[in-house]
Amino acid sequence: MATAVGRAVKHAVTTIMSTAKVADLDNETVKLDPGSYLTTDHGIKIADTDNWLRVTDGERGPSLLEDQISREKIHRFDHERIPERVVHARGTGAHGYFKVFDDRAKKYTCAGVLTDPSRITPVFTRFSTVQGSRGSADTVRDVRGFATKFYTPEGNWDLVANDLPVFFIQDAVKFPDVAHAVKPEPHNEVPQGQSAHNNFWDFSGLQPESAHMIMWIMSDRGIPRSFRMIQGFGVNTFTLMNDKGERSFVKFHWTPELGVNSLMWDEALKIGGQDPDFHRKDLNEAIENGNHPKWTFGIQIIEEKDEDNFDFDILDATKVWPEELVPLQPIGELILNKTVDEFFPETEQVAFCTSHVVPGIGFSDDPLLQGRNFSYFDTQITRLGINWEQIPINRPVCPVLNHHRDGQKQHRIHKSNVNYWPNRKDVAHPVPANQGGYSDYPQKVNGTKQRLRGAKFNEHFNQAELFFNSLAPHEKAHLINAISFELSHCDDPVVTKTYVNKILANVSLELAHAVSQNVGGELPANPSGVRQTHGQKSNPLSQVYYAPKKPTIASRRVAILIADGFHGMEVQAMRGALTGLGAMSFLIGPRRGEVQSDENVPVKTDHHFEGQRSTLYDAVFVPSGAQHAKTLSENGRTLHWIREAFGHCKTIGAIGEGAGFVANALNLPDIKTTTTVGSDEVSNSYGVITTGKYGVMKAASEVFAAGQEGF
Ligand code: HDD
Repeated sequence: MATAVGRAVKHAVTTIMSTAKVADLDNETVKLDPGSYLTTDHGIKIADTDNWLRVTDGERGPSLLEDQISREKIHRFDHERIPERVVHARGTGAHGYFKVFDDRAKKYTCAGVLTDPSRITPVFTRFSTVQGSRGSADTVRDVRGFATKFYTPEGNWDLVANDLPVFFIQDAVKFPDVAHAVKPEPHNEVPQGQSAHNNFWDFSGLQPESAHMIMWIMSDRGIPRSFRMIQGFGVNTFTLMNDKGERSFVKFHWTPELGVNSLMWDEALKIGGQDPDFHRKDLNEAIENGNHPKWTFGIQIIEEKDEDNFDFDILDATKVWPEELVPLQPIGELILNKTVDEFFPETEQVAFCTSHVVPGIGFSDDPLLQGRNFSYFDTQITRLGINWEQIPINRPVCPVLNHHRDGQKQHRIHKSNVNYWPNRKDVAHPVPANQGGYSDYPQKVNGTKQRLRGAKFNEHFNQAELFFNSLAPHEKAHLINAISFELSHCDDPVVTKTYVNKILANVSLELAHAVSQNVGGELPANPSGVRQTHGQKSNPLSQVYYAPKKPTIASRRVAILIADGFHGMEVQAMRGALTGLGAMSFLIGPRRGEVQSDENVPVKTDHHFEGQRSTLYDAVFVPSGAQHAKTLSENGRTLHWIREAFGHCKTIGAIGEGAGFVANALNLPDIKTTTTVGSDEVSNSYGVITTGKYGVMKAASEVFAAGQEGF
């Protein structure tokens, strides 16, 4: 009988027939069906879970320590928490599957998961933030973790990625420092879920290698709209080996089908308070509504003979491999199609290791990866104990045979009286590489023991400048405002001075000047003395990291504002059009309950104006109806709804008197409302539909469809 996890893994596999062998995760099933009875953990049926056993005269008296049933209940509660992840504590996971399009990657790797198109590989993916604790808000400005466990017949492969393509540091030994610097400060445990504080910017100003990463995280990429709309990057340089033993360097990429979409900073701040679980709910809502998020999996390959052909070191995790130099090759796709059955056993206990690769995938001397390969397994022992890979969510779907024994919570019973190799019984013997055993690439190494990095590791600003120059004007403005927001929270003046002087001035004098206007931090005395910007022009081809915005309305959330007297047929038609486009619509009214249409047909609203705000929706639609529009115009909350949605660049659809209400709320004189039936004028310069009655339901949904650029 499989546990929920087993069912999830099997669900992902049986989603489409698969040749991948999925062993049964034989484990007790916890069936809490209605009417099921209650027991203790040692199986005794419980008669009363509401009263502690005590000696009483019928009124009162002392509770008895002997009450093993009540004691167990308290014991279990007292010991429910395990250490949260030291970073990436806040996360949300889902099950799914991975498949390759064909065997095109065969020339680089012998890994079946990357070359066998007949396979459907079950996966578990966990998205996360980095800085905040397990209970912190989703929409903070932060990196998003994007970790995927592939349950392959050759063992588990963990691709522990982020949504940004580079990292703060080059050498893993600096990780405790950067983590300490960004986490809440030691003297007051402040701030939660934010990098806007002295320590982070002090460290970053003194650690120039972080410049490129800071550009990314302070751009709109730092505040994603949804986990479903982020890219994923392995960041580090791994290696692939083909069946001829030839090795190449590789970077891994996830590109979202929905394109990359961000929140506005004002939105992110508000949603953090209005709905701290916004991304978590968004992922679960989409999957449960059949909008299964999909990513294309791509690889960038550098052959060994070309590894020195670049002005940066290809093992430097603070650098990208621009696509115009190293093309991105799509080879497969990931679909997430099942939410977890229970959060703790699956999402909280899932554990990843960058060192967990399958034959055909290997490591490079990337100093960050080398240290990661030590850290992950080490940290799992603290969180979950040495036998953490026996927890169902972490268990491989292939046989595990070795001489590891004992340790806390050992589940495996080895029916063998030998627990060593070599042994006289030839049990659990090593497997030669040509029979599937993991083969280590015979890399030649020479040199002397010393603590240093190569010369190319010392350049820190070219790609940061390239990134800044590649931004659209509004994206540059957002970046300047973001850094200004952060530094304005640093109350030690040396922090701002150093960061503007030493870092921003070396990335871009335009950027340094703009930030110093906002928060001080004087520019270098002689700007000409600053590193001559290498004129890193904005390079469209290095946009591989700006996933093409493939706008779509599918899975988007559309609010429909209504009050008594709204035009019922319009709302019905609009909801049908939106559903047909894969979007979700929600009725928001003056009360959560019945609202009467113009034909006195009552509809039940999903929320009331106070309960949910425009920030939780991608677009707003306001139908016609004189009385309904009057009510909305007289309500400060609904007037603010429209202004806030407009300020967040959202598509606003409106018809008839509804358009009048919108025009009045936005005080935009040039919105004309025509009333002639059939004649419609769609001025979607603001994404607002001003139009006559009836004849434009189609136009309305078309504008929504077209208005998707507005998202
Ligand atoms: Fe890390 C967790 C991603 C650098 C050490 N890391 C963690 C998670 C993600 C990443 C997505 C959460 C996994 C989960 O959902 O359970 N980390 C990255 C990326 C990095 C990176 C993309 C840069 C390329 N990490 C990094 C370094 C070190 C670590 C340099 C240490 C030397 N990371 C850890 C860790 C964590 C972790 C402390 C904490 C929780 C865990 O491992 O399971 O071992």
